[in-house]
Amino acid sequence: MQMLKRLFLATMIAATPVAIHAAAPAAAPAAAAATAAVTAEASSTAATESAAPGVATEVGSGAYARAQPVEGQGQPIPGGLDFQPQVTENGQYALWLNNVILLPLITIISLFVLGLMLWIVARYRAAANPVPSKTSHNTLIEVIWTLVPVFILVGISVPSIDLLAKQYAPPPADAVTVKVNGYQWYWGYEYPDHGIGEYVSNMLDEKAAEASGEPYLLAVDNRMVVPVNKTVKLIVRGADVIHSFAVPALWTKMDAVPGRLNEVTFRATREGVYYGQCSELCGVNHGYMPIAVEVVSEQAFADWVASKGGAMPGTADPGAAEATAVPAAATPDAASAAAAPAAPTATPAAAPAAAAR
Ligand SMILES: [Cu+2]
Repeated sequence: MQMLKRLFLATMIAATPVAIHAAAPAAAPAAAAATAAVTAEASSTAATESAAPGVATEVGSGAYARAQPVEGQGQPIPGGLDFQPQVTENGQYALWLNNVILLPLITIISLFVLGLMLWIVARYRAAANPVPSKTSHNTLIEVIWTLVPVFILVGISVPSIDLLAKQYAPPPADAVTVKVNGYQWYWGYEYPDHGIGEYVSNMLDEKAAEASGEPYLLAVDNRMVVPVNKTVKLIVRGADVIHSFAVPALWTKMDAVPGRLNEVTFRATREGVYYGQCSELCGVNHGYMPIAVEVVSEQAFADWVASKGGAMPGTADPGAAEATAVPAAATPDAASAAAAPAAPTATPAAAPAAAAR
């Protein structure tokens, strides 16, 4: 009995959903509106201005166009209970582990223990069993209730440790590296291998989100853009306090800790827009620093990189890369300058960060 109870607890802990997200609190403090206020219009203008037409000769033939999210994909649904549909192999594996192994096991064990208890309550109550047995040991049963849970746990550990290993597998050499900086209260993204300096990602206010057809409290002005079917390596750090970078549909969650570089990888197999939220209480606007990851085709990614003044690694010759480094460095400054009047709290933090580079 004790053993079964312990096993039940262990499986419950193992099955605790890692990535279910409730929507952020609906009541928006007035400050939130002020902080997260770069409008869609402003950001799209900034993006267009930062696109250097000269840079986009080889890789960026077309212009980057912002993708629209699909309902029920990469975002929570009203009344939703389950995990979001997973678009990475690891996410699908984890979902399978949860739905096919853990949930049935938990259900069977819970029902079995409940049945045992009901049977004991009914069969061995004082009225039905006036003279209780004085049996204190039964070797066979004790061996069974020790070994069966051991086998169950060992059985679970096989796919579980396999999943853990897959999640922490070293990224391949051609992985796209994105440096993720968590700030109070917005995110900064940086593509060191593509010559894209840090740009800031702020939440859209309600009007701007509605205008761009995106969910309020999840939509942002400048998304993280990554290519489909390619491993993305995130280097995550906190600039001020501990934040956590979490995107449920990508099965990705990593703490952003000041003074520490955490690494996590994902490989999205479907294009689309995937939303997430900061998942570590980080201050008054914790609920207003959402994450939007846009997964695009290889070509669209090259176009986006060009629009940001960067270059695909290996495509440009070293001289050209050096030449593009200057406009690339100018881009985040222009972006933060544009953001400055609308987001006063963003400026002090962003400026030293830009200077430090
Ligand atoms: Cu945060």
